[in-house]
Amino acid sequence: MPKKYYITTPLYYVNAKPHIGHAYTNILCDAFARFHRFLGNDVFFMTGTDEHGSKIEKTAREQGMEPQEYVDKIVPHFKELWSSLGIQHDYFIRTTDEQHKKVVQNILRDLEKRGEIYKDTYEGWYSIKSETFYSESELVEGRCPDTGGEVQKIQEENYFFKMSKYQDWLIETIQKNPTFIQPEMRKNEILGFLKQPLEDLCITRPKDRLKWGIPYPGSEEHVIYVWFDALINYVSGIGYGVDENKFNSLWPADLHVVGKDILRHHAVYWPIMLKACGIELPKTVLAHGWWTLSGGKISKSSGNSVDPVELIEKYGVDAFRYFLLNEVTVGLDGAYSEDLLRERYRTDLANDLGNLWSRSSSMLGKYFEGKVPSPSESVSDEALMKMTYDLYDKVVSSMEKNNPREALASVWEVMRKSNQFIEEKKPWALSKDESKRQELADVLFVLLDCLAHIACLLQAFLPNSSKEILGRLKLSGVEQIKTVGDYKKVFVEVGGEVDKGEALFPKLEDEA
Ligand code: ME8
Repeated sequence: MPKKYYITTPLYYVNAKPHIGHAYTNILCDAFARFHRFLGNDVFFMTGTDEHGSKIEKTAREQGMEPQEYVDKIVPHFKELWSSLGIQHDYFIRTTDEQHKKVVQNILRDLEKRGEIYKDTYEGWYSIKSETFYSESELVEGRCPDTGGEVQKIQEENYFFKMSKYQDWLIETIQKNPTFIQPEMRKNEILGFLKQPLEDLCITRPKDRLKWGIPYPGSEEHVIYVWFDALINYVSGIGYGVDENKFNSLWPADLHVVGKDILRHHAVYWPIMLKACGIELPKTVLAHGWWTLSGGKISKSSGNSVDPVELIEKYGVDAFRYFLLNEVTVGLDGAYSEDLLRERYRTDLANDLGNLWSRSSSMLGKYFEGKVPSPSESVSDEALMKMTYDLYDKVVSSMEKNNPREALASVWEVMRKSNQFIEEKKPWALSKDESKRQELADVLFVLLDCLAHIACLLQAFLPNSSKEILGRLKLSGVEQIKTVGDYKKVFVEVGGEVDKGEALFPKLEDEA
């Protein structure tokens, strides 16, 4: 039975077009999802959009539109971006979907029945930018601690979710499940936050202040707090209370990937909401860091947004994906610079991978008329072959630790060794000596075999270039490689013709 793997991204606010930060989260999830499909797992990858709340309502009004009209207009930009980045999600959820709204309301009715909700007067500081209330002590110099934005003092009647009573349970749960919050430093941050008394969560907004939300089922005058609405997507999207078979086959989620800015919502509010509803917790919440520019977080509101579409037009999807996946270890911040992206393009992609392909395929053309030569039996003793065979377990183990950067580093090590192998074996010298014909055949066979294995393993990371290499090598049926045994059975067919093709990573236009 294949293992199921349910992975989610945050639902992005639709008050502006997506930028490099959103692209990063989705590329990361896509690499995990593709890798699990590669391992033969049953993957369900969900992304989508968060469409309610005052931020969206305000943006819509500023543009002279009704909120629904506005969100319908902007959602296609997200879908188009994901498609141009090669994101293969299985489902795109919108919080304005009827099914989602229905599930949210049912969950609230259920929580009321369970005695988890009460009505009270609320007084606190509200930040529109982060759609969050803060207590006086949480403010930083009188401003929002998360966004630095303005806050307003607000007093109103609202419904509250009894979150505080679950504090001890949550601390114990986090401590007992060391992989629930990753990476470790973020887990410690949440445990640090939980040293302060947890307050109950205000889960409604009066309609006279905000109309654009899901109506609260118990009151004509309230809509549901956007975060309470949005978090429920992770269960509504897979049919909680609607399609029990589907829900039971996918829940608990294997991985919620989020940015560190919204870890508290996912590692405190969300598990408590689930516990209160009697639903199992997700296995892991993985918080990645921020892409920064000149030291500040890249964001739509600070005007330093970096457009992924422009970058993929210039460098191609694979280079953009490679840069984001390779540049930082998941969890840490990364300083974005286009120069750095160009540097990776030139060195890792054009030099290491592109050249390995073009040198190997050119020599094959020159010495063996482009046909894979027959190797000697001892070819599998070659150190480079052994290294290539060991790569599968290494990459799998890195990906199990949610560390694509480490996975890529192992692949690149073999790639660099393969380039060195060419230097050491000097096929051009071997070709001049007829008695070295078998040795020459072995060298080329090893190179092509390494390239075949490398391309198999890179499918989740560089989907286009790996597909191209596999196509040129005429290798098919390698989209899924479930075991190291199957991986070792991958081979380039002796006598098969290899297409050299165009450069995989051509010189950049402005440098040509
Ligand atoms: O928070 N670097 O939506 P959002 C890395 N709707 N990742 C970044 C980033 C950056 N500079 N900027 C944004 C919301 N992100 C809520 C989520 S979930 C139920 C509701 C990514 O549009 C990162 O994943 O503000 C971050 O957590 C997310 O975008 C925030 O997107």
